[in-house]
Amino acid sequence: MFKAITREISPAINNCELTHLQRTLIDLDLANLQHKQYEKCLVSLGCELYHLPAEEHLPDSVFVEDTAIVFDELAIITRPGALSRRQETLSIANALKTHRQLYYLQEPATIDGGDVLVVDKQIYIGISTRTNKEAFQQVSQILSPLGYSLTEVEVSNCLHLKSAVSLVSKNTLLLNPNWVDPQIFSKSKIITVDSSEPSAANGLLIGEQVIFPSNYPKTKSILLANHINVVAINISEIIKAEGAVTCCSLIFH
Ligand code: CIR
Repeated sequence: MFKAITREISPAINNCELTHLQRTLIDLDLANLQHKQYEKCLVSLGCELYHLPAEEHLPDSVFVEDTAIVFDELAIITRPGALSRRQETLSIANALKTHRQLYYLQEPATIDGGDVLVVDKQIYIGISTRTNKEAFQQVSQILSPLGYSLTEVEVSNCLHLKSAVSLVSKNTLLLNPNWVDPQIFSKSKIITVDSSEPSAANGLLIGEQVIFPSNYPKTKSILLANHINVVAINISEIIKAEGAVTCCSLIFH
């Protein structure tokens, strides 16, 4: 059984952070509907849902993935790279403290959970506009004694490491080779996104199923052709906020 923390979309989402996208109007009603579908999907895949109320003054707070990194042994509360997102961690720490021992990072470290890709005991950390090398060092100090190996990955042209690469089966990664170097992940099988869908590299693996945006049909077909089990959902409004499927939940055992 998995647990999934989600948070209702902030009514202020139209003031979200944007790094690589032009601002276009997000339809809040449609966004809420799509988010409910996403939560239904999590439940149908066996997740017990912990749904947090909306944070009116935190536009990006639906993107709970960025606020914590949860392992079987402990959870690390992040120090998000965007100043406007720092307060999001308070309620997440509160929700996680009954499930895990919590660790905190110290200034000047900044890290977003979207930059952390976990493949079994191998952890890749994207060095991006949100995540710095100090965070890599502090996370390494916490996790290396537990037998994890950590690797830094330079991220450019996209927001987070997991915008460029994500896990779609136990040892298979879905990746955009224009945004991250595939050779870094040579231990894993790699599936490449369709070149007309650069933002399609983010899928959310739950057990043996992948929640994947129906907004990227060509890449979806590539996944199916590679025998990946896809559960497709429309996240058009989340995409306008530079979000994707992994970022709307924190999943743990
Ligand atoms: C941000 O720029 O922080 C949000 N608008 C989007 C965050 C998406 N998070 C993620 O992919 N992990």
